[in-house]
Formats: sequence, structure tokens, C-alpha cells
Amino acid sequence: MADLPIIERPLADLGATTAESVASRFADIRVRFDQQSALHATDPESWRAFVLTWTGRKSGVLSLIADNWLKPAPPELKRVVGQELNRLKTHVESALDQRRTEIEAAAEKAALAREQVDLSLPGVERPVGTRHLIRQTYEELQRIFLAIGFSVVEGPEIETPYYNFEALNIPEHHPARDNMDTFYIEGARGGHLLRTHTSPMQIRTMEKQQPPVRIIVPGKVYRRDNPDATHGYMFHQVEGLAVDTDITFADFKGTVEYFVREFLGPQARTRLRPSYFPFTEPSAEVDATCHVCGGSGCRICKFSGWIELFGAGMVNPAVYGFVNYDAEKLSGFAFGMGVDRLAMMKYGISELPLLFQNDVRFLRQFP
Ligand code: 2NL
Repeated sequence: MADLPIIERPLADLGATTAESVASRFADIRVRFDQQSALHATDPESWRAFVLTWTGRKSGVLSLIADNWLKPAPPELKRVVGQELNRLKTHVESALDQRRTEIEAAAEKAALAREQVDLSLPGVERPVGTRHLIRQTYEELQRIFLAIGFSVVEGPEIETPYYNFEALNIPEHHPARDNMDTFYIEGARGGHLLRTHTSPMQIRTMEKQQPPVRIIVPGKVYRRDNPDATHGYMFHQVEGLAVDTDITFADFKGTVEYFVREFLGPQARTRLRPSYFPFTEPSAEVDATCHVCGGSGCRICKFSGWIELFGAGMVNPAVYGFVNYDAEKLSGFAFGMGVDRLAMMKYGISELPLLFQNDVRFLRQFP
């Protein structure tokens, strides 16, 4: 690599027999080193090879000179060859040392430049999601009822006919079972179904807990239906139940009015319309003055001034029999509202599927 055939042979063969000629041979070598040194300036590969070529223990130039020039030198030249070799060695080593320092410094500088962080660059903005409109409405309903002493209870979506129907005073062959358009689960032993309302959880709560009971039960419920702009096979419900020793129709009405004002605003008025549910008696549909026209009549309320919000009533005493409550001493009210329906109404959404398609262009409108 060093391409120096002269160091393969003894000095005598090269005709170097005097101190001057020895010094001149060494000077040639030194010039050669300086030239090569300048060529192997930067890249680490060739730099390592270059260092080996000159200082390698077995066949580096310095070792070969020691073997081929110094060892066989005649006694009168030994001293001068030794001195020259030492000088060359010192020169080579200090030059290599200095080059190495320079190369390392250059590498360090390059690495620093490469790894430099530009603190002025704008950051990567990750979009943060928002709570779904259904979730927001759930939380609004919860806030309203938690404020007057209700607690939240949740339960399974797969239920038995007993908890979904029987205990709610809907016996087998009662037309309400058909009206509910139930999804039955095939092959389930003892018969299971997808709950058609969250009432089963209220029955389960009353089985376990003595009055006073004040709970709301949010959750998904399922009914067979022909899907259209306002109907799907699943909807989100919040049912509520209050049972105690002295609950009257006035408590029921007051609670309903409080809820409507909280949900729609203080200007909203409430109207109870007679209705029928097997599990409440009397039963009512709760209407509120139209949030769009304020009651004067518009397209939204079909010019009636009223909007139907949800169904409710005083708990039918027959229900207490199923949970071992004393119907003589206890009374209460219950209600069931469709969260999706309330959300659509309050936020002016006309298509139910918009709530379930999870299109961010829609959801972003309700941050
Ligand atoms: C509706 C109407 C209603 C109830 C649900 C209920 C539950 C028990 C006892 C008595 Cl344990 N009642 N729930 C009462 C009246 C109406 O739901 O149309 N919901 C979407």
C-alpha cells in the first residue's frame, strides 16, 4: 500500500553506506509519508488502512524499516539508522495523532450539524377528538338528575323475558310484547333477548335495594323497526325511577318541569298528556313548548306549539309485587327518554344516521 519496495531490502543493497545517504533515504520515506497523509484526509475507511500501512506491527512501514534496515545494518551505521528511524517514527506518530484529532473533530462537527434540532419549526399538531353528541347528551342528562339526588346505574344489554317484560307488568301474550318488536336470541337456553328498554336494571336494583330509590339508567336498547330518518334497530335510552314512602304526582310533575327547564332553558313550559304504559299508572307523555318557535307554532312542532319529549308516569303498583316492595306503603314515578331523539331535537338534526356514521365533518360541529 505504501508502495515502497526499497524498504524490503537492506540499506547496503540500496547503496546507502554513509550517514548522509542513510539520512537521504529516510528523507525520501518522510516525503512519501507526507504526500500520502495529505491524500488520506477524511474518510475513516482509508484513514484506518493508511494508519495500518505505516504503523502496523507486522508489516507496517516502520516495522519493515526496523526489520530490513536497522537489524542488518553494519555496526558503524547502526546508530545513525536507529536515530533516523526514531525521528521518522516521531514524525509519523505525531502527524497521525494530529490528523486523527482533526478527523474526530470534523466527525463531531458533522454529527452536531446532523442532529441539530430546529426549535423554530412549527410542531406537529395532532387532532384531538371530542365527545360524541350522544355522549354529550348523556352527560347533560346525568348532570341534571345527579343534581337532585339521583345515582347512575348500568346493566346488561342481553336480558331475560322476566326482567324485560314479566316484572314490568307485561305478561306473555300481552300485546305490548309485540309492540316492543323484540330481538330474541336464537338457541339461548331459557330464552334471552336484547332489552327493549333499560327498565330491567331498575327491577334488578329494586330487588337488591330497599327504598328510597332514586336512579337513572342510561344504555343501549334494541327494537325491531324499519330503519328510516328517525328510526334504527338500536337507540340510547335514559330511564329514571324514584320510589319512596311519600312520593306524589306533584313530585313527579315538579321533577319533570325541573328537567325540562334544565334541558331546554328556563323559558320552556311543560304539558302532561294522558298516555298508557303497562308499568305506570297513570301514564303521561311529557311535552314541552317548541324550542324553535317558543310555542307560537312552526313547521318543527307541526304548528301545535308543543314538542313531545318522553314518556313517564307513576309506577304501577303491580310492579312492586315483583320486587317484594309494599305497594300499600310505597309510591314513585318513572320515565323513559330516547337520548338520540332528544339530541336530534335540541340540536336540530333531521337524520338519525348522522349520529351513527361517525363522520368527523358532522361530529366537529358539536365540539
Ligand atoms: C318511553 C317511555 C317509560 C318507564 C319507561 C318504568 C320502569 C319501571 C317501572 C315503571 Cl322499573 N316504569 N319505566 C316508565 C314510563 C315510560 O318509557 O317511551 N321511553 C323511550
